[in-house]
Amino acid sequence: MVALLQPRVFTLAYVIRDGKILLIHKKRGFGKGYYNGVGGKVHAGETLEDAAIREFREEVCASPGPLEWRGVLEFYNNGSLEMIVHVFVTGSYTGKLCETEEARPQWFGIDDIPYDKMWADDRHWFPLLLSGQKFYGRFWFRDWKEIENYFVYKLQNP
Ligand code: 6OG
Repeated sequence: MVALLQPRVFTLAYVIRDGKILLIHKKRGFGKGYYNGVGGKVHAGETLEDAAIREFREEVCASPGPLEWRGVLEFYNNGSLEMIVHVFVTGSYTGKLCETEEARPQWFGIDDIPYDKMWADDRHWFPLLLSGQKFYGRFWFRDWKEIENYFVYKLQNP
């Protein structure tokens, strides 16, 4: 039997260029106040890439270059699976970055990631992201704050 899938599917996209990574300071919604990649919910009928491109345009005005799928993260909160997040990287973007009502884009050196102002899971998988690897992670949050348990696997296949 196939049960109705309750968790929602999201994207996260990161531009990594010249030793820097583009993050947004999230101004509203889920994760408000945190620095994160650019992304949001995948809409019905969209591919993951379509959603990542649309969210990038909506949140920071520019368009991402070719997107490379890099990983998938599963987030549980208080025991239930809430979100499945696909992570993409690109080396470029076109157009001009802008601040929107949702997000303020900001570049960080890859040795200067503001983990203390990011979701608690990020410090566990960012090293794989930044070193060009693919990954699969699962995090069990309590009240979307502390991580009770987690795993992150490096994926070997392309
Ligand atoms: P909107 O509400 O903006 O989509 N997201 C997370 N990102 C990280 N790094 N860690 C988490 O730990 C996250 N939970 C959700 C997915 C929310 C955006 O936030 C990401 C989406 O890109 C719990 O539509």
